[in-house]
Amino acid sequence: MQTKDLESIFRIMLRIRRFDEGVSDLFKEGLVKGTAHSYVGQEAVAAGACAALTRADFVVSHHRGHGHCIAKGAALDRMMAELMGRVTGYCKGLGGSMHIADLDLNILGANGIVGAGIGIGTGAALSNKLRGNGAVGVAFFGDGACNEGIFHECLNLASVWKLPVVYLCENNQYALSTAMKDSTSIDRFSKRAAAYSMPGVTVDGNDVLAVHAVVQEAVARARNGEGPSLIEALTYRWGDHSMRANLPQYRTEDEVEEWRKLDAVARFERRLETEFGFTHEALERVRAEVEAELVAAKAFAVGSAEPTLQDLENAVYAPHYQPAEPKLPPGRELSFGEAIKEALAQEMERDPRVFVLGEDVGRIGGIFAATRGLIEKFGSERVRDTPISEQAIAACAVGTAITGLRPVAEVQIFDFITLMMDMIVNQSAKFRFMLGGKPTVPLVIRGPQGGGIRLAAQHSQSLETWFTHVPGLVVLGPSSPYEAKGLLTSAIREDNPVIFLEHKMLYVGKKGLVPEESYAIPIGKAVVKRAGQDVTLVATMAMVESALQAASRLEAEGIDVEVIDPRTLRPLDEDAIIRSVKKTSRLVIAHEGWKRWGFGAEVAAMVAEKAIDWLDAPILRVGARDTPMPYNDKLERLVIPSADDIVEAIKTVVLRDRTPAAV
Ligand SMILES: Cc1ncc(C[n+]2csc(CCOP(=O)(O)OP(=O)(O)O)c2C)c(N)n1
Ligand SMILES: [Mg+2]
Repeated sequence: MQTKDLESIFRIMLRIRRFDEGVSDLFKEGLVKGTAHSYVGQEAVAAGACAALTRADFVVSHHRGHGHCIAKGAALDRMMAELMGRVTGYCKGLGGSMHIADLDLNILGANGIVGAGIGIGTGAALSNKLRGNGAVGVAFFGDGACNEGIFHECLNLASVWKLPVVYLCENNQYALSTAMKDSTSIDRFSKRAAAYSMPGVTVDGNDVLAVHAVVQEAVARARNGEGPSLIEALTYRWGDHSMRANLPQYRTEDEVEEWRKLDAVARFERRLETEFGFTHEALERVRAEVEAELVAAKAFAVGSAEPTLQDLENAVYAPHYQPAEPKLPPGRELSFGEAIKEALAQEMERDPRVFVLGEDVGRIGGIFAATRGLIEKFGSERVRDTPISEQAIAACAVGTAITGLRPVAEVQIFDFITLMMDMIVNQSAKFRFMLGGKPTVPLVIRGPQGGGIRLAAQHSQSLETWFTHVPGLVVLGPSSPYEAKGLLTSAIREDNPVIFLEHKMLYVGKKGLVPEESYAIPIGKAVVKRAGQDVTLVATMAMVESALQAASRLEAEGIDVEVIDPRTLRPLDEDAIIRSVKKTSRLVIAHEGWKRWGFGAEVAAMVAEKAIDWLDAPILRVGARDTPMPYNDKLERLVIPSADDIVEAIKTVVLRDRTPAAV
């Protein structure tokens, strides 16, 4: 290694040490708030590892992430500003210590969720592989993260796909207060590599050149297409778990003292003088320069403005994909599944960044056949069969989306989304926001949901409100083959994460006319499926068909129903609903999800807030009974709302004014 590289590593270690010592002081002063996790003691891991990377390579980090950022080239002033919650910070003060990142430097983010970075790093490595850009990356995580499911899912997947990633466990012996020996069935995490057919090595994490050497070897292997490696760096954090923590002692003073004697910075400094010919003065000069940098960083942060409410609101969503809906020849009859496949095929044709992944999506084209035939057309790199690893699938979607691809991940049956929740809710929905509103997260998670085909309680749920509740997500629910194709096209082109719900009854339901050419239905625009004067009926997905049946039956009884299909559940086209309610003065909402705490409750509240003076009757909701879905077919039909239930609700709100008593 050349003198300048050695000096640079020393400078980085000092920067990390002094930065976090400074942050601890600022925390005590109240200038850094919330929490922050000091990297002091572990400097050699970040400095040694990042010295083996180029700027194009990524790092993904964890809650104890300041060291990784600094080692990958982040500027101390913008980091300090972020920690003080200032608008000049890397994330405009919206992320803070646990989310600090800079995509321009390929720092993909610290993370508040233990283990999540392993997933995002796996996805970023897949992105490098698919883009063929020769870049690799390091996913840093703690010993605690090795006992999360995502560790196992991702190491397996990365090994099967030979992804260019180095998994670097910083084993500082404790996960918060829990010692490794009390939480882990083996004595070395590196032994787990054997289970995933990759090299595993344990290294002295307080010896920066030793760390550098093993990471360099793993990076070379990854760049060569030979796949991932697992490195365990044995180290120790000097301070408590976090700057906030005020915990009873769980480590002995002797143990802390023993590790302090192994101080990585002092050890390297000694070697620079004794082995590599550095003079004391040269090292003092570096020290003085780092001190000056720190003083300037603090002054920059203190002098910076705080973010505004507008910064906050602008950071949640990238602009939605909202082209005008084209008027096209009606096309031919396609099933719902065929319409989905056509949208996927046309978008994959049009945009090489689009790819599909999920369980059984390749060889058999998914169990609902929505991707059947795509692998023959686009190959197994772009149509990827995955292991049954929902966390890893969702993580690959997030990791590829934030690094320039447009993944479409299939969840085989929507109930399995429970296993993807962290990646969807904590990662995809918040990534842009936590990074100050700059990045886009163009991913689609799609799959069949809902009941009606006797799949019982764990394969039949309608879970849309879990996602409509979350700022940062877009939720789409097509009601016909036409909507399926046009909405999926928009979903793929949308720059925000999209939850795309495909009701199972639509898969087995009637075909519909679908234009042949590619078209997109704007995100956030409802459609009036049937115009009417007497009552507004808002219905979603499979309930739209039931709503139209109810409307035609009621027509015979002299009741004129306006049926609105929101199509996008979030962001909701509130104007279209309010416009209709102001015309009809009555509102019924029908959906298959549970009535209690459901989508209808939100629509009802919104209308009550914005248009209560126009209402002539109470708002009624028609939704599933408050039970899980039964297997018994007669009972299942009683749980799912029917056209009869809708007819009854509408009569209740319309006829109350037409009865003699009301006159
Ligand atoms: C999924 C999840 N579980 C628990 C926590 C709370 N938590 C934050 S850090 C931490 C300990 C993590 O230990 P380790 O991975 O070894 O990292 P270290 O703090 O030692 O650097 C815990 C329990 C969390 N943030 N995320
Ligand atoms: Mg730990």
